Amino acid sequence: NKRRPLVAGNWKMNGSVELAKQMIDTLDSSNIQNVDVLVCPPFPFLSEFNGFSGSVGAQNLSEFNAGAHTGEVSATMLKSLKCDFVLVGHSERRTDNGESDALVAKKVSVALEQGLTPILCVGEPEAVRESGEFFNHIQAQIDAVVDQIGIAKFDNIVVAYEPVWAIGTGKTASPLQAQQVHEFIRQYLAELDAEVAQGLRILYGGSVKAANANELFSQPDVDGGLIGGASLEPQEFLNICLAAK
Ligand code: G2H
Repeated sequence: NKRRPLVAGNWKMNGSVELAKQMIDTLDSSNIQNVDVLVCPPFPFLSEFNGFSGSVGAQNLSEFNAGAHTGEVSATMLKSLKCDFVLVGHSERRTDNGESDALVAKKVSVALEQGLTPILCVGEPEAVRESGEFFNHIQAQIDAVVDQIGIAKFDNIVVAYEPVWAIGTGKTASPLQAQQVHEFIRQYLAELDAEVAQGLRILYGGSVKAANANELFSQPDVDGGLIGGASLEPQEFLNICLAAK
C-alpha cells in the first residue's frame, strides 16, 4: 500500500504573512514523520513558504497558460513559486465562480501538464444527499475528469471528497458516511484500472478538527484530509496532521 497519508490545509481567503510565519515555525519544529503535510494559502502568501519542510499548494489556477486573462494565475507561475499541489474544483469555486465539471477537468489537465499535482475536489450538495443520488453526482464529477485526462493519469492526482453540507457548517460526515463514499470512488475507478485506484489518495474534507480527525482518518479508504477552518490555527492543524500517522 503506497498511500502515504496527506493532510492539506486550505486557508481559503484567510491568513496573513504573520500566520504563514507562525505556521512554518509550528510545523517545522514538530519534525512530523510518515505524513505529507501541505499548506494552501492565498496566492500572495505562497512565497512565504520557501524553505518550509512540508509542501505548499495553491487554491486555484487558470485553465490558460498565459495571456490576456486579467486576475488569473497560471500553472507555470505556481511552479515558479515552488508549488507542488493545486486545489481544483473546490465546491466554493464551483458555486461562487460557476466552475463546471468540464472547466474543472480542463484545469486538472493543465496542472498535470505543468507538473503540479491537482487535488480534485468532489462532493454533493445537501439536496442531493437527501435525494439519495449522491453516488451519481460524484460519479459525474469524476467522469468529466476521466474523459479529459484518462485513468492512467489518476496516478498523479489526489481526490478530495467534500460533502458540501459538511463544509464550514460544523456538520461533519460520520466516519461511515465518509468511508462509504471513499470506497465508492475507489471501486468505481478500479473498474477502469485496479492498480491506479488502489494507489489513489482520497482525502476527506468538511469540518475536520483535531477532535474528530482520528476517527475519520482511521477509515480504510480515507487517506488524509483537506482542512479549512481548523487549518488556520497552527497547533490545531499540527494535531490533525499527527492524527493521520
Ligand atoms: C471544506 C474544508 C476545506 P472546512 O471546504 O476545504 O473546509 O474544514 O472549514 O469545512
